[in-house]
Amino acid sequence: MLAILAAPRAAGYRRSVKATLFTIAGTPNGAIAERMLEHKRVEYRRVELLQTLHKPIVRLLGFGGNTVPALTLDRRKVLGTRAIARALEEARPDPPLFPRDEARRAEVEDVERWGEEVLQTFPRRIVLWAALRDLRAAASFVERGPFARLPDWLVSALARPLVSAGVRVNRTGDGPARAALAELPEALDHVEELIRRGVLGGDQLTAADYQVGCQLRVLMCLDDLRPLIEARPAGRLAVRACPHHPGHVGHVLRPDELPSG
Ligand SMILES: N[C@@H](CCC(=O)N[C@@H](CS)C(=O)NCC(=O)O)C(=O)O
Repeated sequence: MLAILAAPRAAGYRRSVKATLFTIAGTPNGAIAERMLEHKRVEYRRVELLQTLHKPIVRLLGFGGNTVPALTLDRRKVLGTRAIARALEEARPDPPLFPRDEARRAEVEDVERWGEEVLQTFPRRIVLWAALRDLRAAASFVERGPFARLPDWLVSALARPLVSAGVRVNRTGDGPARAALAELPEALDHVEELIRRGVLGGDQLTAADYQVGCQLRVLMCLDDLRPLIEARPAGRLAVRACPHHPGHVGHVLRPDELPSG
C-alpha cells in the first residue's frame, strides 16, 4: 500500500473523536486540515499518500472525490478543507472555528471561500513549478513517515517524476506560475485589508485564518518569496496559523519572475 502511517497525535488530545487524515507531502491543504484538527484538539492519525497515486486511492476509499485532504471523523468521510472545517465544528463545537455571531460568521465564510477558490491557486501554481528547478528541495517537503527516511539516491530518482506529475495535476507551468507571481502583491494587500477590517487575524483563529494563513506559509518555503511576505502583517498571520511547515526551495526565480511592489 502506498500509504504511510504516522503515529497518532500525543496524549492530551480528545480521544472520543477518532480521526484519520489522508494527505500528501507539502500540500497547504493538508496543513489547513491538520492545524484545524489541532485547534479542536482532536487526536488523529495521519496517512501520507504518494503524489498523484493518491487520486485513485482516495476515490477507492469512498470519499466521493479524488483529492486530499480527506478525513474520516467518527466514521464519517469528509473531503476538502471547507467540509472538514464544518465537520469538525459540528463534532467539537469548542474551541470554535467560526464566530457564533451570524453576520461575523458570514464574513469569515466569505474569506474562507476566497482563500480556497482564489488564494489556493498561488501555491498550487508556484511551489511545485519552482521545486522542479531545485529537485533536492522537493525532498525537504517530506518531513515525516518512512518517505523521510528513504536513501538520498532513491529520493533523487523519485523527485523528478513525482514533482513533474504534480505540476501536471495542478495544471501549472511557466505561464500560470509567472502570472501567479505577478498577482501575488495584490493578493497580499487584500489579506491585509481583511486583517485591518478584523475579519482575519483576530484573537481567536478561525477557519478562514487557517485557510489563508497556511497557503501563505507554504509560499514562504521559497527563499525568493519569504522576504516579501514574512515582515508583513500577512506573513505574521501565516506564521501564527502555521508556525512550522516543512519545505525549503532555494533561490530559483529569475529577476523578471520576481513579484514587484
Ligand atoms: N479545494 C480543495 C483542494 C483539494 C486539492 O486540490 N487537493 C490537491 C492536493 S493539494 C489534489 O488532491 N489534487 C488532485 C486533483 O486535483 O486531481 C480543498 O480545499 O480541499
